Amino acid sequence: MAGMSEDQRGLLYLFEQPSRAIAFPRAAGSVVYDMPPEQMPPGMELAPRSGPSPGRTVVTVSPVDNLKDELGSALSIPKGAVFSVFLKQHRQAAKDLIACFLKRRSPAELRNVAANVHDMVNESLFVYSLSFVIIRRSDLRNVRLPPIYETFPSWFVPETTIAKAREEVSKQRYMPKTERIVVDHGLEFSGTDENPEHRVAYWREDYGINAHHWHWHIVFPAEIEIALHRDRKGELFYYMHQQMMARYDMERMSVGLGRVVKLDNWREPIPEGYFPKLTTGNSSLNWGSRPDGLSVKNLTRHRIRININEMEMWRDRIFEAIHLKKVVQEDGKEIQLTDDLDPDRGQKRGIDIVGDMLEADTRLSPNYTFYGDMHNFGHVLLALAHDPDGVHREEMGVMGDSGTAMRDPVFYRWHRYIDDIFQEYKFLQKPYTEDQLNFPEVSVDKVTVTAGLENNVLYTYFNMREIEASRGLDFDSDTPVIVRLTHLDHRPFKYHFQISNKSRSKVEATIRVFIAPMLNIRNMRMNFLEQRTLFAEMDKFQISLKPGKNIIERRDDESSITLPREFNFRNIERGEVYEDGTVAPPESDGSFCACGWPQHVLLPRGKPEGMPFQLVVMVTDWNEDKVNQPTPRACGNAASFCGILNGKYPDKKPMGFPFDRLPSDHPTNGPWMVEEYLGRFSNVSVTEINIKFSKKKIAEE
Ligand code: CUO
Repeated sequence: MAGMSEDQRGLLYLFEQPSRAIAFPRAAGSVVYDMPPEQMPPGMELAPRSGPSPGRTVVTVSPVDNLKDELGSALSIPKGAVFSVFLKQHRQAAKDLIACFLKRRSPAELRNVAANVHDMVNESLFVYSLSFVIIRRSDLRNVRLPPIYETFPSWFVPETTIAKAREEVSKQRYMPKTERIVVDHGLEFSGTDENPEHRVAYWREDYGINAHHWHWHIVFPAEIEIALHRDRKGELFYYMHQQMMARYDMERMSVGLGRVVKLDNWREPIPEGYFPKLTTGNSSLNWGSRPDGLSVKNLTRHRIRININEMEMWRDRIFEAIHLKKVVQEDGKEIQLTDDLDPDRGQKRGIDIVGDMLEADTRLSPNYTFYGDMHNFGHVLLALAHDPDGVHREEMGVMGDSGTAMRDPVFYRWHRYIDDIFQEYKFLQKPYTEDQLNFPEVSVDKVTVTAGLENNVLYTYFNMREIEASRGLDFDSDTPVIVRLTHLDHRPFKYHFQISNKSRSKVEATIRVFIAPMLNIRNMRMNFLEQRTLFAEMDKFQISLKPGKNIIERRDDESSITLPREFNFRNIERGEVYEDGTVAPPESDGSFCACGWPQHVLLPRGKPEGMPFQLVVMVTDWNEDKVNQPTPRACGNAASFCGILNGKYPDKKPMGFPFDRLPSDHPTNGPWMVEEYLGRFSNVSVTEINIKFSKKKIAEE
């Protein structure tokens, strides 16, 4: 624990076992929040006060006057219940709690108030709000957040595995103690293979994918004032979710499933149900389940009323705005919807406005009353389809929380629907001109990817990793309880780019790398129209090209979308160290860097016999892409998905360029293939690669 700063230590243990009263010791008894006697839980008032003792850290907590008044609606969500960022009332609760935390003048004051609040509010609301504040406050730049899967393991690990762990813990009472207890959660996911959707359960229920989604919604929350100025927030909502959909479709195609079909008729039964088998925390409340063939209904719960008619009205208005290319603001003024604007000059592109209108945020939406709250309400309708009027007192299903929603197949049906609205907008944008696509000074002569064996073959397999479940759940034991999870992974690989700069001087360039499968589910070659929305960003970076030939190498873990390393509780305790043992740079942007697509699912699974993909590499003029960025950022991981902390999105072009728009007409009216449409330019190369999946790890060479 020696490596931790006082701020880090004092804040870290507020995330440990969130359901357990703060007066109980943390970190196997080595850290104690010394609470004022009047704040001790009933029955603990007379417990011996935790004075200093060797090896024990005491965090003294003093009372805060009028705290209840400050908390406002933060007190309205019951403990143990699902806290949902998709519900307006819950967003208000988070807003109130965040305001209370942000008001504190120093990290020590924040720590003190947070310890006071810990037992008063919903656990998940507490973790969400405190995480948001730690990411945001510049005086906490070096404080790391523990991963959400260790704070709330019960959102990630099924009840049966946790029960198995409890059994192991109780056995140890009668047997010699081991240093740690390890239980496996292998490839058994929430269903069986008789349900075809279960073939991709390993991906939907991946700990990293769900943690990423939780983290992303904290970095880009709706409704919180301080986050309102995140650059191109609406557009990034579109792009990040569109890219996750592309990746999910690639995964489905890898296991022989068709692409996701949107949920566009809200009065028809939803074919796939979902039974999460998870609890919301130590309280053993279960996340709600949805049987196959259930339809959503109007919600008439005590504080949640959502009407499908109203949703349909909002939908029609949004389509009308897209087709008329203008939105009507609250004050009656109209604003144009077009992407032909420059956000670097403070102009808001249409896609950004459509994102704000759809997500939606009462402050950012151009007209919240008129265009409504479509995306968020959809999450809630689906999360409560099993008990719409609350008569069964059932909890929300996993669609209600950003940390669990991606487990449910209906998440993808809903987001395909949302993405199709964005695509409807994009269809109306002019195709990119040859000038916009070309960069004649540069030619991409050759691209190869290598993973140590053959060229242009990449390898995926199932790997394992451990999470320390006893950090989040109370097992009534000091022995660490570890759950070993199985997840998709890939052999590390490298890109080798051979690029010529045909001019006489140095050229600053942006290199964009995307992949998409070549064949559709019927094993036919896809043309550009069929393939376009499957292109997933793999990397994007800036480079100087000297005149003549340039050889550039780039590792997969340098990707512009991924978080290459994760912190866990234990690493943070040991000082600024990543899980793989490397030391984190002291000046990095702290927890903000924890946003990013998990490195282990950078590649789609592919097939045992190999699955052909096309790797598109496009070089553009960096001078046309660069933005005026006043403050350089120390941590550049995952900027394409997570933006830049307190800065502008680091690429002026529309997100997803050049795949975000339809192509120009084909000269002879035939369908464009990607190698024809983009490959005709010297600055683009299209390379066929193969991804091979094997259940076992392939030996490193
Ligand atoms: Cu991320 Cu619907 O926005 O889940």
